[in-house]
Amino acid sequence: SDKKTAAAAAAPVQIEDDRTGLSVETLKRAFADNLFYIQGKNADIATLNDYYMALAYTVRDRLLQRWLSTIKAQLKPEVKVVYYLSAEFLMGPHLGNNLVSLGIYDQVRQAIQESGLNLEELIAQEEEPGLGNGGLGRLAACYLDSLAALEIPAVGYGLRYEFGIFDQEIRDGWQVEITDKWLRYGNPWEIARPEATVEVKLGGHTEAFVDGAGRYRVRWIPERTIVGVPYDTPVLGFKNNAANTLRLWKAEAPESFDFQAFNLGDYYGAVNAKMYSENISKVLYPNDEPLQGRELRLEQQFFFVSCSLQDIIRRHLYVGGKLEDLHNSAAIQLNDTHPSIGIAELMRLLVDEHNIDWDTAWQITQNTFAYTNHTLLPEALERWPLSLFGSLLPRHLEIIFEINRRFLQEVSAKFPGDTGRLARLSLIQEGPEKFVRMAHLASAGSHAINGVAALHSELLKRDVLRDFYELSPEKFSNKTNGVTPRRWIMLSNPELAFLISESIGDGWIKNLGELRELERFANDKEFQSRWRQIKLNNKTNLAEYIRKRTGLVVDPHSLFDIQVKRIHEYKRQHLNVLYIITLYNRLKQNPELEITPRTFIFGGKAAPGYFMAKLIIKLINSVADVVNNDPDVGGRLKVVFLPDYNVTFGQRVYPAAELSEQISTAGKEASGTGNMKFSMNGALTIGTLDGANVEIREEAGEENFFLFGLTTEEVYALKARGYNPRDYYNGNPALRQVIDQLASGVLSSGETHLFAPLVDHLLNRDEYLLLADYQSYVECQDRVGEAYRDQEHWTRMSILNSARMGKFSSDRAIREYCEDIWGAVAVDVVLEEYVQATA
Ligand code: CJB
Repeated sequence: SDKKTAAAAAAPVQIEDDRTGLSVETLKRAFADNLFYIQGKNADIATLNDYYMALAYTVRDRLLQRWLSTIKAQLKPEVKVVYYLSAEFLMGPHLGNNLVSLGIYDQVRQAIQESGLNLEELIAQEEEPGLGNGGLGRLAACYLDSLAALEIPAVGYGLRYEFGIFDQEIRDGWQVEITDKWLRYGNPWEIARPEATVEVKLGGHTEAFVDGAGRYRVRWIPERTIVGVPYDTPVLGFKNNAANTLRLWKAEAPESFDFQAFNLGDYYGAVNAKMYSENISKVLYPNDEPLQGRELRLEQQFFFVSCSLQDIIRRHLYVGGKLEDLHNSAAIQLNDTHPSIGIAELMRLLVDEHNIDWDTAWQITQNTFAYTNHTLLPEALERWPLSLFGSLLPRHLEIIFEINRRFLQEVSAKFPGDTGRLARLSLIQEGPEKFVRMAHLASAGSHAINGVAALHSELLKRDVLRDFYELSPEKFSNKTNGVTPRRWIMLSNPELAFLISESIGDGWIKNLGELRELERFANDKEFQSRWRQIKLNNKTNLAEYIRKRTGLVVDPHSLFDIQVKRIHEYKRQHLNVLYIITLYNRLKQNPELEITPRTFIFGGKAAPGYFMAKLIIKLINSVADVVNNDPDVGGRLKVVFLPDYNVTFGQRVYPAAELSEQISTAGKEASGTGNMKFSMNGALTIGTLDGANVEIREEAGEENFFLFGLTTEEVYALKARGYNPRDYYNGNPALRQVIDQLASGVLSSGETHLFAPLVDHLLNRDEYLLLADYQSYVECQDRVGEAYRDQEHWTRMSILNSARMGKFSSDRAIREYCEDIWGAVAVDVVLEEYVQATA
């Protein structure tokens, strides 16, 4: 049979037209064929999901040529590959996006229609792979999209969680978490590559020995071994020939796991051990920031990083590279500190397994790695107790000690006698309990360090990584985040995309700066009215979705005011609620009051263990109950909490928004990326000078942005002076009324204690300065309500916002990473010709 395989490989590949053809007729035939031969169904018994699967395979067939051609074009020694290591990839549904990238949306829509079905309905069948919590994971997905669009050779490496981020249901106003069984019906977009499995060691101890050449070496005797099986998903470039790879690792027990146990007769024990191994890639930790310091989390991080680094080295050697030159063919980006154990693991692989001397290995490591920081929140900075770390990764702890010893020597040389600085810079945090500081490991082991918005990068240098900045200022730069216009405009807002292309051509899709050309339509009455009509259509669609999901009827002509993001105190969803209650009180006092009708829409998940965030969800729903059902309000205000915010739902929300809530305490949101998606789709922003809001306002023009709140400097100063929230409570009657209502139970069906923890926080600590920013926010919101009454002016501002968001394309961000950090360039992909079968 070996002979037969070899003969088959030598013959030219025959690809039937049904697997490649793009005509409507061929697509229809292929679709029917896949339903029969892959799903094993015919039309009599097929479910909607069967049809979705049949279509997904039809599309997959049509991208394989690009994928294989890309692998071939890139598998060369002179090609530099970007490896994006991330614990999260929040890709969103693939089908629609792949249709856009292949440029076959219209043909496929017609083929499906002629097959008696509806394309949108099939697209809606896809369970999105929710392998991320929020901004950080979604950023990784946008970056993969741009890397492929720019034809940069790149691999995304992460974990193939069996359960992604939980599905959220709302019961009695509270969040309930449901397991996300996204793989239940199979995943047509991935291909398992068991032949590329790698081994990962864990636990145990180390032993010193002297090798044949008389060199002092260390060997790691692990307690257990697991294997990583790669699952590959193609990431298509927009209308080019490139298809990069997202490679996610699944943990399994090694083949031989049960050998001993079988002999001893402990069958159940063996199976247990197998299940234990597979736990590693079982579930995504649902914490956004801060992280949870659990052993299994560290196992996850080490597992996917070790698999990925072994894979990178294997490829490098396969194309004939020398390890000393690794940094010439590999740029490894650490998406936050989650994969930063990679610094120690690469050192171990080079020194222990490939017998390279320490200094050379350290040069290679530093030149290969770069680190992106995503947060300033102190509680989100990862650190692992030394004891836990050492018992799981004994060899890595030794390596980290050695890195630290040499690193601190360098510091002493540069700052003699500065012991305070040594303690602050050390990779080890001393104290009764010692910790490994992962941000320090990442910073010491990388040649480049960046923040994700201009303000954030400045604050990093001034605050969190100040000592590293003083030590190596040349490592630091800013890379303001971006989002892909393919998913976030073309796919989500096709009507708007059509209008834009009709007006300025379609170059903007690959070069978002071209949106500037829309400026000349900002005052054009005809254009304005089409712009408004599209927004209204999108709002009407969202209203219909809201009705289906919640039963609530909202008016598409009201101002759609939207805050969607993870629920977190620093993001201040509850500040938004304080304004809603304020408006409600005004209407109660004077039901005749003229106000701009508004629909307040919220969406977002709370970490399951984050009590205050869950209470904020309950608060939104309680206030919604009161406001939505009070006849005095007369439907002029509506409050909606839409359950289960995810990428799919985001695609409905951004196009329908008119006001984007970006109201975090200044200095807390590293960047934000939802802010960019809203603005591109024509929403105006009400926001603080935080994260990328600063740059959005700069681009849009201050007259087209609703600014409020303390600046970062003012926040620091106020806290330094001693902040007392009660001063604001006592000095502001409207605010006092709102807080008193929260405490009294009128907003919680008489349950007086329900919101006590919230009230207590606000009055006694208010870490995120809601009370200090309340008045400024209320006044700003009132200006928004006023501005909305002048629809012509509002539309002009809306057009200008879209027109000026070119900077926030992830293509721009990726170009900057390529030029300043990775030294990566585009590689042209030539499609390998198929031999077409004839009838
Ligand atoms: N971020 O989503 C996360 N998770 C973290 O653990 C730390 C940060 C977010 O990353 C986004 C992408 O850079 C930022 O836009 C956002 O401000 C930040 O909170």
